[in-house]
Amino acid sequence: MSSPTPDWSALRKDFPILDQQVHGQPLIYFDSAATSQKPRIVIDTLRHYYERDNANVHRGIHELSNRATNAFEAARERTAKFIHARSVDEIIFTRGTTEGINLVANAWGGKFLKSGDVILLTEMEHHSNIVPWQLLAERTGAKLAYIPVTGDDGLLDLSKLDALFTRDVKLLAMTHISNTLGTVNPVAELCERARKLGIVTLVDAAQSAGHSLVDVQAIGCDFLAFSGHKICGPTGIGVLYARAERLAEMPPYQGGGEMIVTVDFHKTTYKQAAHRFEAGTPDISGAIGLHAAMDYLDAAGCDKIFAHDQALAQYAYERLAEFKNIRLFGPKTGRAGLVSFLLKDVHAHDLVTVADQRGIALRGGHHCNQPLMRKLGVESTARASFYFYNTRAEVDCFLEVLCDIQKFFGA
Ligand code: C6P
Repeated sequence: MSSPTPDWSALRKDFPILDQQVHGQPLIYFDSAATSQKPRIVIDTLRHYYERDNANVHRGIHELSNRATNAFEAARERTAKFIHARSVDEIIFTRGTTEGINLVANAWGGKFLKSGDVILLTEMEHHSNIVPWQLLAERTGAKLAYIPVTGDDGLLDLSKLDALFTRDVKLLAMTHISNTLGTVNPVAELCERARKLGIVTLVDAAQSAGHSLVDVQAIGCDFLAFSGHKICGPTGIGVLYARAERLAEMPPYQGGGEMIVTVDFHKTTYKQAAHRFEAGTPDISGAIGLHAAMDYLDAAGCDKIFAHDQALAQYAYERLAEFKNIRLFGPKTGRAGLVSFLLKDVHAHDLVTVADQRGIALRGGHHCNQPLMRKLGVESTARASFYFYNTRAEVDCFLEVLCDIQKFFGA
């Protein structure tokens, strides 16, 4: 039996920051793809940790250190459950999606990729899933190839896949949901096809974790990265899931405290995963805050959030499509919770600045998707991104403000 639809307006009250005015107008926060807002329980958990339990982990044998260590490791267990990993040892805490991908590029890519190998990406990747591979390619002589995007409708052109899956491809790294287009990529299908050819897979789940159920076993990827701050958790904490077989073959990423068994003047032995990949004092409070965020999302109904966000985005997209002189990006249907667009003769930054004066937080720019922007022949887009605390009334207000902006700019 499916669980009842959550009371979204009651959940919205859990976010103190949303209850305020900006430039004299009620705040409408439509920038959750950049970072989500935090529910009170996450803020309180952080305060409680610093007021009662703060100590370094895995080092002390005093009470506070034990409490901090237990809470930190409980967060790892919670994360494994959140994404349905087979083992807690497959969960590495990072600073965010970006660091997770850099870790894989350095530790796995540095060991296994060589000159002539191909790293296959898609044209809709965030810079975080392009630049680390370019750095690796410069070091190793590997090459990059891209699955094309069809155009403004923002789908992957999978008809090119057979030709792109050459024997040289060693890694397929792709985003689950595009942060500019809102496209939801068929990652499970792509991972399955890659796996049959012996290609290792990485999924950038920065925009999908916490917005839909992300199940690493169902997706069947080798690596998956996401950021805590986009799923109601604190900034500075992220997660890299890595399949146990991959971790077993990977050398450490960074050296330092926490990741060693013994250190001699000339030789060091390392801990098993996941600790082998977490050098130095980790973001303890971040992991504990993330634990609270995951509990909150699951209690709220993580499986229902995607449908809520999708309905808002579809509504916004269809109403925007009625505007004159508008260019819309991304799929017409089946999009995730964001809309990206340009009004003719209005720069995205001007649009965002005027919307801000009316209390609406949008994002305008290249969204760290410069290659995609170039492909689409634009410098930037304006983007409204939604989460479960947003309402249809807010979308209506945003549409009214856009009408005013068009009139103001004579567009
Ligand atoms: N996108 C946005 O769209 P970090 O900064 O490591 O938490 O996340 C990086 C990242 C990686 N992949 C995708 C698909 C992303 O959307 C992002 C972050 C933000 O507004 C900032 S550019």
